[in-house]
Amino acid sequence: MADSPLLSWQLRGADPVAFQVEVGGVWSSGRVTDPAAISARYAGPPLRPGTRYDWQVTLWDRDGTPGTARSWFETGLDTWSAAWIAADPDAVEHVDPPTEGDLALRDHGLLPCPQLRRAFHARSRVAAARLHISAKGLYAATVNGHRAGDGRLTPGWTDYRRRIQYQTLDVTRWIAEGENVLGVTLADGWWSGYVGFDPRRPGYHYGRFPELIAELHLTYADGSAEVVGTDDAWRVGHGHVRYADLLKGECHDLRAATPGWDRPGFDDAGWRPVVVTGRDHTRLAASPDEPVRAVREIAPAAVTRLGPAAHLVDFGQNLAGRLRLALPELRPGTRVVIRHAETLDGAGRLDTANLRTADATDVLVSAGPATVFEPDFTYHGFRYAEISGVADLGEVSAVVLHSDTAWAGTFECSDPEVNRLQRNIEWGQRGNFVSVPTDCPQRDERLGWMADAQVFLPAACFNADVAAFFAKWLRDVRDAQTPDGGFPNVAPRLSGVAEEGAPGWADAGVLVPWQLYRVYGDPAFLDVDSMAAWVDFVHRHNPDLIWRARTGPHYADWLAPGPATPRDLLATAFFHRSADLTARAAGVHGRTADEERLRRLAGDIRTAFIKTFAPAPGRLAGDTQTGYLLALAFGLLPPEWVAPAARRLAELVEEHGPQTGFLGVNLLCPVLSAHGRADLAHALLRRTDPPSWLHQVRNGATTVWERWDGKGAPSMNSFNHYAFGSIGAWLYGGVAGIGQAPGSVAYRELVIRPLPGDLSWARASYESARGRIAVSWERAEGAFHLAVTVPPGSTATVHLPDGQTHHVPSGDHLFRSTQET
Ligand code: RAM
Repeated sequence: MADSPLLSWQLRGADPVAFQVEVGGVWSSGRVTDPAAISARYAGPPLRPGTRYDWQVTLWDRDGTPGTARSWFETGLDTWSAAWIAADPDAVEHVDPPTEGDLALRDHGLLPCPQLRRAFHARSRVAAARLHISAKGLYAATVNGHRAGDGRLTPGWTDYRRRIQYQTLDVTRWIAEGENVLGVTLADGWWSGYVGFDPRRPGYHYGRFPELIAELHLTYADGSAEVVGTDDAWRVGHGHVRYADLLKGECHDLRAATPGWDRPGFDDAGWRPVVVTGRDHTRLAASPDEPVRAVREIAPAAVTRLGPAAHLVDFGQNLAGRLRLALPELRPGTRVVIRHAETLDGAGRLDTANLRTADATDVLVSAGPATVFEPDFTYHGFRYAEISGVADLGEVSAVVLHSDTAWAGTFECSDPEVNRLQRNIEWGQRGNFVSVPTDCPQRDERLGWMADAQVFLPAACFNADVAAFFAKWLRDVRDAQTPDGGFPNVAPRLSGVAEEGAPGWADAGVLVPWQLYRVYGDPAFLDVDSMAAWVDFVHRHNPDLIWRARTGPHYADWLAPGPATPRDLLATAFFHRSADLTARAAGVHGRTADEERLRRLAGDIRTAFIKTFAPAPGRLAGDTQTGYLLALAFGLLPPEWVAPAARRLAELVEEHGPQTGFLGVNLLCPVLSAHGRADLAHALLRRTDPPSWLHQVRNGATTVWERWDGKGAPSMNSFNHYAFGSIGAWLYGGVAGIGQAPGSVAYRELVIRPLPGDLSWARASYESARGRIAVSWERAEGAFHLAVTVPPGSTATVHLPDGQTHHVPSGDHLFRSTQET
């Protein structure tokens, strides 16, 4: 993405014909006639660092009536002066987290979390104070004891060897004239803690102990300025956070607390000086996405006493986050232990087998007085928690954490079980969008698996505004790309973990940008060089155009319950898809030569695909659902073979139910309904026998499972994996019928084609980049009634189930057909 800010707006009211953007007296776009515009990239003189800019957009409608909206943005730092600092790791004693069972992977102690403090003097009234801050590890910062910012697990996860995000926090209101204290607690996080299923290696994943960098920029009321940065004047001590780890959990020993350490007046004479670890600022980058926040709190659905000092809490919802516990006065030294799990065993106790080496155990050691405990640097995936060590539980809640993407969609229909499925999909999105799109939030994995992200993205885009979240992740993906063009399977890249990309996983480096471009309309998502480098990488190693070499760990159609789709067929279908989409991306950027070259390549791959895998018209090698789905969805077949292939797909689905794994599941209902079998797509949606979505719902699922039937070896049986939740895109796009024409981006040319199946009503709304889209339909008195809201600047082609077609402008429209189908 270009670094200059994209200034965007959503539309309400009349269709615009022209816009003008003005940025704080430094730039005006001039009046631009463009009825399609919903954004403008800043193109003025270089912006000053650390500066707030007010900006406004004026839009004119056909009658020349203007409307203006105002907003502002603030720029980050361009040059840093502060040093990286840390507690001297050799002077710190390691602590062992509580462990059970196999200790093989758990033989590294964890470090107590360092508390770093710096007292400083504000010589007069401060008009503005900005804290620019980052960590190798995680940080929680306070100013005079007040928490700075509402981000959690900051600065977020990136490949720290390439890029380290920093945040800019407005802390003006916490600064006093005179003495002030900046306090920062650091934790290992993704930097030096346990990450994924790879045991922490000698060098750990990125570093051995956490480090801090911060600059507090003070602007005094008299206009003068001062910077308080991290340097060797900081002091470090240790307090009650004995360790904190994303997978193992967090331990607070309140007997070791250092009250007042982050406020003026604390005597830090017994604390040590920090060590300066470096001055490299080259990897620091302003974070482009919403931070992880504590988004809501959930009360228990049930609390059961397990013994004199043990309780089982059921939150009624599988989620990602942690507990908040109000504890009564306890005997000093009492250990309160919280363990988490997604499910219970036959005896009604926590079943933690599927967490693998993630202990997911938080510990509080009481100092005596009543207190509120909430860990700060860990999160767990759980529905149930067992709390032991306290006889009388005070208030308990689950704090839900996720990247705070604005919610954008709603979907509801006449089948309550389908509505539960939609809610499960939403919860899967919440629990797995935590700084990066993860596969699952509970076990020792939580990695940015690329196929999972790619298949779920269309559903995610309907549920929430994920533009910034994925713009950030695409940087992770590009950071993970090898110099010769290879994408990995997980981003951020982790040394030693699934490094060489598999078909459908690595291809997310092309599929994700294309999908984001279509939904949000910003060509900057399309980094053609990066996309083309990937296509050329596969091509270079597979000159005969059948992708057999360099397929990484080739996960094939992961977790497909049915017969295996031939691996080369599946791989070659993705090779074609990546070439085809990269050609289109080149076209968007006007790179005609690349477009032509890649289009030719895509055509040649298609020819090779047909020759190799299509032995007879409408038949594919392996004769599997996923094979037909990929070929149909990616346009791999000659036109006259499409109908027979779609028929064969339908036969297989009718005969066996769904047999796809991760790489076909997102295509099942969309492809069936695109080829005249909406009835069958509905039958799949409503099916309750395993494998099916509603089988999960009937069995009490509150998130989507990793496996269709939820039955697998505990080592790989997550109950919060969103890949199969990709059906969510078809709820909005199929059942409610919100779509766009093939060449349209950002829903400029809507295609509304509801597919009622045998539901009696459905409604969906979606805050698109352009404005609000809504569809609501019902069957009543023998007729089909449809209400559609088309956002300003858009038009819609509306297809009624009886075959009527209407072209309508923006605004609210009602349609009725007497025939139901
Ligand atoms: C599993 C992950 C993920 C999948 C890979 C192939 O371990 O959970 O969902 O993409 O393997």
